[in-house]
Amino acid sequence: MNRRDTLKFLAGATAFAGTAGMLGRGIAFAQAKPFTLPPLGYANEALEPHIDAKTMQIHHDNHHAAYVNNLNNNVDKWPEMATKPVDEILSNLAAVPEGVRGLVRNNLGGHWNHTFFWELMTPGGAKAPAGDLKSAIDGAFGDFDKMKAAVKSAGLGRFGSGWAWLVVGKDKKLAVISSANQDSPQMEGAKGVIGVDVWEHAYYLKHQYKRGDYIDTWWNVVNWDKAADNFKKATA
Ligand code: MN3
Repeated sequence: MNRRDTLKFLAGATAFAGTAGMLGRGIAFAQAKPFTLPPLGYANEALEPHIDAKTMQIHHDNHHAAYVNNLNNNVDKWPEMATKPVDEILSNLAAVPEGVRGLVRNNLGGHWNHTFFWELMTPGGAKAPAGDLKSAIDGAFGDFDKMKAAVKSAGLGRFGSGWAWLVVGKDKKLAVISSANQDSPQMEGAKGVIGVDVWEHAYYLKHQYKRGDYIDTWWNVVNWDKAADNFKKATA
């Protein structure tokens, strides 16, 4: 997520902090909903036939919404979850109070991951990386196909629910990792360039148990402009 996106992400939180100041914390926290579900930015059916409309609808309107609702319903337990920068929270979970750490990890992680994921997909985008990102992928993996194979392997190797990521690691090099549940790259000290949701809810209606088929077809909907932007920010 670039800085502008992060600001958008936090716009609700800023408004919320102002309200809290005016009305008094207790009242404001009982009523405010600082976290908002971002729109997809394209129609549910826009990624057909690769990702079906029903999956997109349920994934966004129900699964992602649940993480947002869980945050809003629990923000009074630790109001900083709505006011501190998301990347700062996710990259240092040890600083989150123990009583809400699991909640923040799962739901703020889920909110960040899905926001990143919707933006990383687009109908009719380029079919392959270009420019600096292409050069970096070729340098790190050999070529685009080998990088795709590494992501597929990470996604298939993730037992249960989680994500496969192309990240810029602490060493500033590209790497493929996977994370469990809703863990984000920031929790590993890395920055996400590409991330594919490999929870069953992301593919089961169309692909059933064939997670590998879903990952193969997912490459058709990647927004390479967004991936290039993520890479640029991650290496800045
Ligand atoms: Mn998901």
